[in-house]
Amino acid sequence: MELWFTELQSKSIKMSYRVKDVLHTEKTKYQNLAIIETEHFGRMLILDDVVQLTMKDEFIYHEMMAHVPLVTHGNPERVLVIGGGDGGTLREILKHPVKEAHLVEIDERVIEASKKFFPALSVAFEDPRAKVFCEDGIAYVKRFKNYYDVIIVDSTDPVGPAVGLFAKEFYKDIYEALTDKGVFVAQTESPFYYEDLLKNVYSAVSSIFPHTAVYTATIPTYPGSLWTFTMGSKQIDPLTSDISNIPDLDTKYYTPSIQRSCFNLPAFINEIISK
Ligand code: AG3
Repeated sequence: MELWFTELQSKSIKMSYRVKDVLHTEKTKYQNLAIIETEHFGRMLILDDVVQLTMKDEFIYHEMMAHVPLVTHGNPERVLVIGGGDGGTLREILKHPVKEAHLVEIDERVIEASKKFFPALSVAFEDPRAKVFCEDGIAYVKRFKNYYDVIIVDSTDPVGPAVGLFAKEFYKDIYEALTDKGVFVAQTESPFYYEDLLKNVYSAVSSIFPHTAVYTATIPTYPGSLWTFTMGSKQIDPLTSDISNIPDLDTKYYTPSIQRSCFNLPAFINEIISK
């Protein structure tokens, strides 16, 4: 018998993965959570039928989520991840000499499932510098002023519990929660399937932060593969920041030269964000 998992990448596009084994399914308070073993990409985390990560390509997304903003900042001490309950982004942050890395995840079942099924990511939770809060990230950031050096929003797609994580109000609270040199980044989806989202986030972030920049990475299991990240920075220009002191990072995608080149955008993405 052939078993396949299909993600509806848009209303008219499907991507299917041959499944070796279904390891876990559950309905949490917030979403449907599934963990399967796929033939080509290995173990996969799925939330509400959407691929969140696979063992084969998770390094690309998590390295680019963490290293680009941390290196832009230069010497971050306190870093916050909003979402990212699998621990992948946190694991990458902890490769830097940060003092504290906090993670606020609304669904504690994602954290628990990751501890059981994704030890290579959830090792991050065992680091003494890591602290986890299980609550709504939107309410959480409101309580902080001038506190975090870097804030990373590792959210699901802009549907259901994540809608508020793409709103201007939330970006204002993030701005306040950041220190003077603070840097913020959010995953902002595919420029092919979520063009309006990218445009709207860019416009919201640039109405709040003095510097806004988009960068990309290629992630095979996300719709369209070409993925965007939008950065807001309070002081440092991400395109000319001092990168003479990048720590020695053990990475498989990120390199010091990608720190600069990832901000070089194809013309059609420049066109989307300049509208
Ligand atoms: N965050 C979700 C990225 C969005 C994936 N979208 C999709 N497949 N349609 C990933 C969480 C991993 N830490």
